[in-house]
Amino acid sequence: MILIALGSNIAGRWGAPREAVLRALETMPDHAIDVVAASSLWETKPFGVTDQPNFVNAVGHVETSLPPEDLMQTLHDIERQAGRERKLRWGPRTLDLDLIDYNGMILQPEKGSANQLILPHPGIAERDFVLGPLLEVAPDWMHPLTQESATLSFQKLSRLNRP
Ligand code: PH2
Ligand code: MG
Ligand code: MG
Repeated sequence: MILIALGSNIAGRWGAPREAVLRALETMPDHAIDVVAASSLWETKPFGVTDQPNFVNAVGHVETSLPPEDLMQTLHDIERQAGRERKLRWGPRTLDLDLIDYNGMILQPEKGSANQLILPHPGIAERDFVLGPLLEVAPDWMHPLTQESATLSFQKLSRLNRP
């Protein structure tokens, strides 16, 4: 299963965050990416850099014959179409498209190689803004490295966040 996480927290060329996320999903078929299922849109508190607007997040289950590196390039193309500039790490963004899982493929970072695709996307288990929408489209999904179910990861996070 191929899963893409979408996020936006500032208005850009494609409008407000909700519009940008929906437009990104609508645009994917023009780039040889078929959207099999899309989650609802979640409004989420910013993770990492907390002093920024809330995000709109979603997850799409997609099908494509593009290999992972090409798919990632295509996602970057769509980000650019939406007017994305790459500035601050974890900072505000008009559109962020992250490749979460590519059919269970494991690509770990090699020492000294920057900008290399890592699969599965690192940090999924710590991010409720990915796990929540992911569970809507892939309730049985398991992390390819840890084999932990998304359900269990999500439950653990809810427990940690409880006041
Ligand atoms: N993306 C980030 C950093 N923090 N927080 C939320 N809630 N949603 C995101 O998509 C997000 C974030 C970097 O890509
Ligand atoms: Mg991201
Ligand atoms: Mg990204």
